[in-house]
Amino acid sequence: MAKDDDLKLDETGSPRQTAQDGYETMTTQQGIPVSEDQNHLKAGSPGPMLMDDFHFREKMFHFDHERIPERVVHARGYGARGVFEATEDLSEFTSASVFEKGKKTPVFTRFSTVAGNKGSPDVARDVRGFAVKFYTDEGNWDLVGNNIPVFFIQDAVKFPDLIHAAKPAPDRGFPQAQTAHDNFWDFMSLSPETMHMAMWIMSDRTIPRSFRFMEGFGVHTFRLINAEGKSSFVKFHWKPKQGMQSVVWNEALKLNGADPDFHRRDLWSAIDAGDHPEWELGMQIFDQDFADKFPFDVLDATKIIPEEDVPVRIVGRMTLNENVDNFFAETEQVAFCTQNVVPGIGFTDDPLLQGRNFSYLDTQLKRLGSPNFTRIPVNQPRCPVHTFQQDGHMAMMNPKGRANYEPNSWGTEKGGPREDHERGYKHYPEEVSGPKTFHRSETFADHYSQARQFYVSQSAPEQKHMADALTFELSKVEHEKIRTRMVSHLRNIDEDLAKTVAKGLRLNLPDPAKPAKAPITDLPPSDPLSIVKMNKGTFKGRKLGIYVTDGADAGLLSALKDAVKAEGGMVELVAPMVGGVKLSDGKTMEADQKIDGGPSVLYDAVVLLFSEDGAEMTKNDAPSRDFAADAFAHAKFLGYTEAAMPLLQKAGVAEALDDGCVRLGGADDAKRFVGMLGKLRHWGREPMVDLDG
Ligand code: HDE
Repeated sequence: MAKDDDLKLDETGSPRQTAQDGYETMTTQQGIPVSEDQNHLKAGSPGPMLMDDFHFREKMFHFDHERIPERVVHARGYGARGVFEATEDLSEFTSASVFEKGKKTPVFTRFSTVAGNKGSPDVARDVRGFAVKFYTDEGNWDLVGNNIPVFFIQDAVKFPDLIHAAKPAPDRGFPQAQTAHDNFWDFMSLSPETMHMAMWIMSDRTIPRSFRFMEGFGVHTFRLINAEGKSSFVKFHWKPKQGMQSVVWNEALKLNGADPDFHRRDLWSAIDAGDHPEWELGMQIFDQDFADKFPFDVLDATKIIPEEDVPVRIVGRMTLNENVDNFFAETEQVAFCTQNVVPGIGFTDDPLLQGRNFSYLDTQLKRLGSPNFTRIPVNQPRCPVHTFQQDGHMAMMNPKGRANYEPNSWGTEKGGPREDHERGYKHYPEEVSGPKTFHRSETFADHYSQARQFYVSQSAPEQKHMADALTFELSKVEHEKIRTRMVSHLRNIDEDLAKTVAKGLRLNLPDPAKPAKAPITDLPPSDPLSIVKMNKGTFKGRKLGIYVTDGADAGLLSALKDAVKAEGGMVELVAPMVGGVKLSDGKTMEADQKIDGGPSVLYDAVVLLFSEDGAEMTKNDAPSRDFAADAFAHAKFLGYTEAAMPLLQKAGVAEALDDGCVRLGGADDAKRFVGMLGKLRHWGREPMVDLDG
């Protein structure tokens, strides 16, 4: 019988779809067929419920226990499956099988925000997690990184303080998913080691356009170890083939209202549409000699190594090509552990990394409830696992036979596994000596030099965004002494930045904070630190939003669509009604969004494709005005038909139209307009539309 999803009610008004309509038979968890799922078993009608109803009790019991603790940090995330392909021969540096040239390794990648809870909005200003689990044939390797190459603190013992300060204050339980509050900036301003990270989090890196347009970094210096046991240092980088891109702050605020799932929807939709995002894996490989000469300690996670000093060598490519079948099963239950390294990859003495190696395993027990979390399919290695570890909650892979210890006398057939001196993981036999102390190395004492280097490496619009972000965040800080303390640090980073922020706060410029070590002020700018300078000039993977009304020019619409498609971009139609519009050729076209739910913040560039009637109809409509005004204010490229002028006038932008606004008369204009979109934003407009300009 064919499946029938039409409304079908019984005589009491309850829906009735049964296995007799062709559906599978519902069962309990015990496999017992269920005959009734609309009403529970009662004595009389309506009567008290009967305990006999095992289906009801089991269903409710299971529902009551659906939640597991969310991650203490990085609670909100989104994941996908993919594959990593090694493209270089790295045997000189590492014996890791994942880096054998041409080898393909399955991966699971989860992106996340740090501070917000599981239900917080995607485009909160925050660091993004970028965690990759490689299911290598020598065990799982987890590269648990961020989209920023440095971290706030230098020693893991400060992590709980940092996170407590960033998360909602314990007395009031807010603010959620933001750092614009007293506790956060109090901790930051009292911890000068955070200043480099402060520059990164106040940059556009913390408001990415999507996960697809972010870089990723391993942050710490790790080791590569080759077959002869020789060790090199390495820093890992993920470079998005799609290029980098961020949104502007006012856009982020509006996006979080318009679509709190903006980033997850973007990733899911791209993969679903077959537009598989790719990242190149890069390595900065260096030796002890370089480390000795470098002005900062390579084990200090608040420092980068500029790409000009050690170039990033591309060694492979990751493609995310499959969405999960079930969000909870994979994205929620995936358990990344920095301690998961494979032969050929090792740790260093970075005190942050060492602390992480304790925390990640520990946290999984709390979250997943059993030391057998490694048996959950998303966490399970794809290579053989032989161990005498046994039992515990949810044990699913128990050894057969008598041997659950070694040594034993049950022989190679029945005696279970043994250590392997050839293949087994070998820790790098680093020489160590010295007294046991709580001392932090003096080589970690420089807190401002690279903060300045990051700032001077930014383009003008990015520097402006940083000053605006600092002013915004500190404006939300209620205690003036915290604002002042923060500006006193900025004076050690860049005087102009400090002055702009002080002016924005109406604050007298304080004395500079006393540095533990005098900063180096002439580190050269490094272009790869800037998103705008690294723009790839393509609209590939981006979205044009076309606001279209009845009677709009059908030819122009198809010219725009063709041009965007040729660039590898996407088009969405926004209309007064989701049922669509009737175009100039009389054909009806469905819309993707009704204007009230399709604001311009959802798009990388927009077009107003209006007929005269359409303009008349929309010009007094607030969402339509916002569509045009916001696109303009967010420095987006804006295409419009002459008929759209009344709306542009009402939106207050008609007088200010600039080179980023293109009047679309015919197909040639459409092509020219789409040709401009690779620049992504018309930054020159920004100072005109922003009070802080
Ligand atoms: Fe994490 N971090 N972290 N972190 N971290 C966690 O582990 C921790 C740090 C990062 O998608 C937790 O499974 C300590 C740096 C990502 O599931 C926890 C310290 C970097 C994710 C934890 C740090 C990260 C986490 C919480 C300071 C970038 C999400 C849930 C020593 C290199 C992984 C969990 C996912 C998650 C501890 C600092 C990245 C509590 C103690 C630096 C991407 O174990």
